[in-house]
Amino acid sequence: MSSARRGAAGAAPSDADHAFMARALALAGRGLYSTSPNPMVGAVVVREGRIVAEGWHRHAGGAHAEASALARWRPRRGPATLYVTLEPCVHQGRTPPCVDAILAAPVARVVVAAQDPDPRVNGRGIAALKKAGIAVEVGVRGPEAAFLNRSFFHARTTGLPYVILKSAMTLDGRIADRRGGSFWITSEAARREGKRLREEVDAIVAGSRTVRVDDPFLARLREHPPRPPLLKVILDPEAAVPAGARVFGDGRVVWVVGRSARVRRLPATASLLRLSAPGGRFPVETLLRNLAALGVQSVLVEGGGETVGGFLRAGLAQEAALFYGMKVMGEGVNAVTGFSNSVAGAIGFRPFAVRRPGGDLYLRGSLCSPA
Ligand code: AOF
Ligand code: ZN
Repeated sequence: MSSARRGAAGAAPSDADHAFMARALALAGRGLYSTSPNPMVGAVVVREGRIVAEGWHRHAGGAHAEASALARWRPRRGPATLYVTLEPCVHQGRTPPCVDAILAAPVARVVVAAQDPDPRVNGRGIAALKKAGIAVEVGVRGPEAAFLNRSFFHARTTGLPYVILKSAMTLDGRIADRRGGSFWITSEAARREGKRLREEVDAIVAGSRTVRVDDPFLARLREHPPRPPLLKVILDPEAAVPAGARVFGDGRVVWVVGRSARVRRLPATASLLRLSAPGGRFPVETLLRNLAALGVQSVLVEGGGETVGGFLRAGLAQEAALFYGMKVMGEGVNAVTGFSNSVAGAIGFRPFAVRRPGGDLYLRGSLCSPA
């Protein structure tokens, strides 16, 4: 086996490698709504230029993608190439190490899109394969793989959840009129698209004022039932949200209140998190650390303007989902409040998706330094 393995070493990535990795990435993407807190991973086994088996990771704790692809393969003749979107693991976790499964199969070459930032793996999987004489290629479609798992990569490398800000506003950046009315700013289709974002994340964060004025349920669409339950996080320094608010109606709520706020009745769905709120605001990093400790790896911040402004001010948001209704309102409530920047110092935005749900404009992109 090892001489056959060595024979395949040294081949540079080809167009075919890129094409097979594209297929592995498409398989990985099927786990978008179900793998958290684990990564989305896809794998294909290729022999003589043809795919002979495929696998993808379905849910945390379930079979890993590469193990699942290899288990489906009935090898008649070797050797094969394995394409996997994330470095194979070497640790005994909830499932056995994938490196062992690879070494037990007639696999001569492994093509990996991205190294695994998980401290239990982090290069050790690649090293173990090389040591066993397998040809290993790393980085084929690497940026795409890192983008697909951006919340996993961010959480594993920073220890903080990945933060997406969401706002629905008029073309002039108003989320409500002066009386607080906001319902008709964007279309039904855009609102549905906004709710769909909740299925991608572990937790939603909303500020006290938004919860009191809009009285939202903050529920998922339930289009993807296998996903771990959503945590609803309410930032409420004064504990001013009434216990009868709809947000407490179901699911799990983390009610974040000030250290000395008076809570009269704790709803059955809620657990209390007491944090200091100097100047009436919770420090964003402290909040995120507390959420990370609850296993939260990704967060959708649904406003309002003060809450969104707080995350931007702290520099702790990575992505934004912006919905624009095709109207101009003039004076009203701003989508972002609580800080101001010079044009040169303004936060940059790099869109990676532009759509028109129900005739509105939907931009989704990464927050970055100004161009
Ligand atoms: C996955 N699916 O396809 C691959 C993973 O929770 P465990 O014990 O299954 O281990 C999860 C870790 O395994 C994960 O953080 C990542 O580092 C590695 N690879 N995980 O869930 C997969 N290939
Ligand atoms: Zn594994």
